[in-house]
Amino acid sequence: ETGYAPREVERKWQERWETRGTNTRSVDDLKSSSAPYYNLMMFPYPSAEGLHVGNIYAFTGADVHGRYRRLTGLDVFEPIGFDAFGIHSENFALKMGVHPMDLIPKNVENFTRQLRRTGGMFDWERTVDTTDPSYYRWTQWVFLKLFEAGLAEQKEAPVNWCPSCMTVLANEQVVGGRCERCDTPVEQRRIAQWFFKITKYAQRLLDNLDTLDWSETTTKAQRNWIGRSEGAELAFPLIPDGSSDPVDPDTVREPGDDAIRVFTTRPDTVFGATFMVLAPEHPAVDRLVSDAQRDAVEAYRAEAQHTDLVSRQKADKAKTGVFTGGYCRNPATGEAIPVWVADYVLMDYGTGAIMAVPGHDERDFDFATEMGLTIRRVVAGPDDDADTPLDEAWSGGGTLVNSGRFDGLDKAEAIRAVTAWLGERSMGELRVNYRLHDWCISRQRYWGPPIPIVHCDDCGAVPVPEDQLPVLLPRVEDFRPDDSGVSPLARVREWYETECPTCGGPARRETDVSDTFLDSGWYFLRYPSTDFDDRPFDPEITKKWLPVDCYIGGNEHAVLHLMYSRFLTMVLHDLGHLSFEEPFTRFRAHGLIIREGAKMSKSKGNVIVPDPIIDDYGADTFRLYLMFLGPFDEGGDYRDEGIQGPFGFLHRLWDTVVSAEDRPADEDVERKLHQTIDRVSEQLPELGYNTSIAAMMEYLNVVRAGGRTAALAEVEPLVVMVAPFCPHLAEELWERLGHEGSIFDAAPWPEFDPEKARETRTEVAVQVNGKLRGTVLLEVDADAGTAEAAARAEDNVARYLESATVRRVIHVPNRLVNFVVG
Ligand code: ANZ
Ligand code: ZN
Repeated sequence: ETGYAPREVERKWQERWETRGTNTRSVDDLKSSSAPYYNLMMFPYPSAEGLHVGNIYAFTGADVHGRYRRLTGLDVFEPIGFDAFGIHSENFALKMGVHPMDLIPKNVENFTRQLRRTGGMFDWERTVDTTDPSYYRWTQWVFLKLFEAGLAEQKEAPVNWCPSCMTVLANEQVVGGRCERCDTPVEQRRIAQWFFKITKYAQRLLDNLDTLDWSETTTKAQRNWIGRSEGAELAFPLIPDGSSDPVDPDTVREPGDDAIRVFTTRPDTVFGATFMVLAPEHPAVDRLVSDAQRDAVEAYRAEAQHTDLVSRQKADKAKTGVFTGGYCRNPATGEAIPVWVADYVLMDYGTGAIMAVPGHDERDFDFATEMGLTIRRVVAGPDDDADTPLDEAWSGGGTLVNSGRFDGLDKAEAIRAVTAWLGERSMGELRVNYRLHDWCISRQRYWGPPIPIVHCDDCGAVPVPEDQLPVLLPRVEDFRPDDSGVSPLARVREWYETECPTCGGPARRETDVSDTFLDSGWYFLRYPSTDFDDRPFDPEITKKWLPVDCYIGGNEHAVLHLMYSRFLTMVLHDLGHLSFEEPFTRFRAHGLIIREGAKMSKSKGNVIVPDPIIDDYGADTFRLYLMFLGPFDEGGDYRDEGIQGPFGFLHRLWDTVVSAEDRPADEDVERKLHQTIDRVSEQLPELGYNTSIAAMMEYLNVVRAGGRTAALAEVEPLVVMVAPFCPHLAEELWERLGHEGSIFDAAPWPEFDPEKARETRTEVAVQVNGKLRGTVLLEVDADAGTAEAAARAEDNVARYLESATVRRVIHVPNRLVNFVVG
């Protein structure tokens, strides 16, 4: 017999899978499948020449899952594709100085080669490349559906602007006031942008989380991102003459538009609102500002433009601000309170204005201290009374003080009572607020699908008719962004000049392209339907295969990608295109591979390229090694030497199987086998890969103990259990065991027999006068006589009993023999 030769085995089986179509299926197969299982993994950005080990880690973990499900009899659809549009790919093209239309297909080709080499069970007949017009035509269709439904709108908005990348950044791309990608300080700009109204779906996106089988960390991140806050909206009337005399609060009436509305989670503290703060961008600033303060306010507003939106929210940021010179009336106390402008109040949360309660809000306390403003206690904690001084904000609970008729109420009662009281005069109402913002989908860049809108002077923003899709992205040699803040497409007159689809008059194409997250927000719907060019997703096939049964991916996409996919699915459901509203029934986040104490990434320069490792050891060993690094949901530490263990294991497995004899299994080995089947069958579906591998390694040691030759019945189930990890090797051994067809179609998952797994012997403790003196291995349920005899024969015990008189023997079956001596 020849030894294990991974290179030949892997070449052979990759060819076979391809020629036999092991992992692909026809449209009819898709439609008639009786046990469909959609196994999805996050598709890669081909924004590098090749995949690194971190990518392979994620795909392998997902592939192991798919292969396992297939072995349990399911019809597993496991597609892969390329998220090839977007800033990652465009920046890579800029760096390489090659046009993305030339560069990205090369990357895709290399990624494909690498993915094939790693032995993933991909359906190569159904891949998706988001830059392919036959795909993005439907991305544009999705945009049109949202537009028609009134869920897409163009509006001016303040955005984070990276002057170096020359693009808008999402808040989470701003780290410490700097661009996550290039570290340049971020500025604010106002530009017209396309938004999807995801905020309309905030509550549903929140509620549905309870129905999903997702990693806990991921649902938690989604909840925080949606950020539901319960509170109230209160009105503070403007005081036009600037008079600062207090009035009887019961005479303060709903002032129509002449009030500043605030969102507060603590309406119970309104008696402590001693001043107000507006965001620098708040439109009421112009009406409030006094002549004396105008210059100072304008200067402050200009400066706020240069502070990014993220650092503005930091609680520990030094407080800055300026008095407007204007006053509003506190609707609870009747007092005139000064109105300030400060950048710690954000325009795009709540109403962009706050009532400041320095006694009970930390940021307001810091601000009041800095500016010398009144701080008043209106909540007394358990050890306080109305006059206990405040040397920091008291944000804990307690009872109301200095709050007129509401004194003595607790927080929850007061929130209701105060809001109801103000509500009688239309000065307040309960309100729920969400941190979630509308999704800005326009990008002033080149490498994306053009937004399918035409601007006409007479007709406004007109959608491109569906039968004119796709709006092709033209090849533009100079695709670099510039400081103008508009897309490079706006430099291509022959492209953007067009006719209005409605009136036929001269019109201009929208020159922004859409966000990559729109491409990836619906790709899972496309995979099973790539055979169809006349529809984005076939209803019958979609009904059969979706929602996705299991989705595996990185936690870096826990919020945006998953939220946007959920939102688009909900919208398409509401518009009658889908029968389900949640796309991913089960989601599991995988861990990361750490190398030398840092996440493996290109920027850290610690990336491991898979190809040479596969050359030397084969894909199966590499896969096994990766899955053995640690719990798949936690990741692990990559060490070059570590691969020797799995490599040796596969050699031993090979030798053991090819030399196995056709005879029944030994009883002891069979017991261990069933214990192993039990462990692996329990842990594999929960992605407990490293522990499953450990169990199989342990079992192989038992099979080979003392150099014995294995029986076929001892090793065949092991080959099946190894198959998800090492598919090529398993196929080859399965064939050598005399079977036909792919192991993934032919082999049943080994059946666990608890009878066979049961231990027949058990370890029993032996004590002398209650002290442990030894242990003996006995048949399960051995009788007292047998147990006592074995215990007496144990060497150490025998020594203790030699010169002693045994008065009594206590026997606890399967546990203990205790000699009481005198
Ligand atoms: C008065 C008050 C008193 C507040 C108190 C808190 C504690 P969450 O929980 O995150 O929703 N706020 C409202 N709009 C804001 C904006 N645009 N920029 C900055 N801060 C804003 O936070 C709601 C609280 O954050 C609101 O409740 C408001 O301060 C502040 F003892 O109002 B509170
Ligand atoms: Zn028109």
